[in-house]
Amino acid sequence: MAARRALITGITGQDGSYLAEFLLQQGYEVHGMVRRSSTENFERIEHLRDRVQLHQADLLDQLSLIQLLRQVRPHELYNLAAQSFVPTSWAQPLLTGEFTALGVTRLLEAVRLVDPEIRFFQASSSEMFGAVDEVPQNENTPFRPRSPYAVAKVYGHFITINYRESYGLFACSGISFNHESPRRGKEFVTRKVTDAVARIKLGLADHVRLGNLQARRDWGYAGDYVRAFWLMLQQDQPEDFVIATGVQHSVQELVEIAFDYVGLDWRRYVRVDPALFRPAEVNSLLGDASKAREKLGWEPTVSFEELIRMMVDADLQRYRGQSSPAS
Ligand code: NAP
Ligand code: G4F
Repeated sequence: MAARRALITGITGQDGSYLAEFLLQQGYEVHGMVRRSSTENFERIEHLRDRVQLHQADLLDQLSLIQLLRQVRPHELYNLAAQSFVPTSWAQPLLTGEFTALGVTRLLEAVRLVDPEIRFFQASSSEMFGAVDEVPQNENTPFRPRSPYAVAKVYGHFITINYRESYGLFACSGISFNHESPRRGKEFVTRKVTDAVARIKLGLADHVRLGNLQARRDWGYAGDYVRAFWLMLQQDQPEDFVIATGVQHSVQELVEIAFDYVGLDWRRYVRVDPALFRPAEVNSLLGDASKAREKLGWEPTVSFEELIRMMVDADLQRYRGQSSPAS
């Protein structure tokens, strides 16, 4: 039987790299959409380069998306591409809206035009819950977004549901809580901390500047989350799911665990910088993934402590020049 074909937008990102690995293990023919750049930015998928097929297109360019679907004719389409860093969304609100909100409609229009049988996954975010009304948050919790990024994600979430209801597309929205890994971008707080811990431990730095240490998040491992994305597209009916661990920690607890692991007292190295506080903060997020557990049979496999240690270890190895291609 011919292999199923999957197309991933955002394949060069953290989640895209793990999803590509996972789908290859499942026997898929994997295609990735990449945007044109003056230098290649394929570090996270370097170890997969001979097993995935890459195509240039852009979420800003409708025709490029239509041509891409005509060329690849995927059975499953995972939309992971976005401007995903919350602070940048205040600096570049219009671009964030173009990528993260309207980009979803452009892809859905391409699906409708080229092949309405394509199964579609939208990477929605727990940031949509924002100034939360209830704890923990599930699929029915109202959205009170607090950043241009979160507002754009709310649009992407509802347009996905709207195309499902209007045109009968198999379109699903996965509302993921924060998920991290050694491949996380260095501006996000977990990786910023683990990278700093490694540099401080090796004598390459003497402090790290952080923002709000009291913010609380539900942090999981990215490798677990991409499995949930895939499971959502294997169901009989398209539905939306919260993906979360159900365990919450503060940024300060993250810092304590990371510094403790290498035998350092965090108070000597962390400086709180008011410039890193956000214009509107999301103080606390905690997910209830009961629906995913019951209907998808999905469970996270990596605890918060294991995740942070894994990231510190990978950063130490990187600075010692010992990193493996897939770390
Ligand atoms: P990431 O590491 O920032 O990756 C984003 C990807 O989007 C990159 O491959 C980037 O390509 C691509 N991209 C951005 N703008 C594009 C454009 N105009 N055209 C084509 N590609 C574009 O993000 P991630 O952590 O893997 O997250 C994946 C998705 O899940 C995102 O939509 C994010 O908003 C969402 N999400 C993430 C989390 C989380 O905790 N990680 C939680 C909830 C939701 P370049 O490499 O060229 O920049
Ligand atoms: O790591 P963060 O930048 O992630 P944030 O804003 O929660 O967003 C991430 O998760 C979302 C899912 O909920 C995704 F949709 C989104 O794409 C992204 O992947 O910040 C986490 C918390 C915030 O409360 C922030 O104020 O950490 C706090 N923080 C404290 N000091 C910091 C810092 N965040 C960053 N990035 N850098 C700091 O120095």
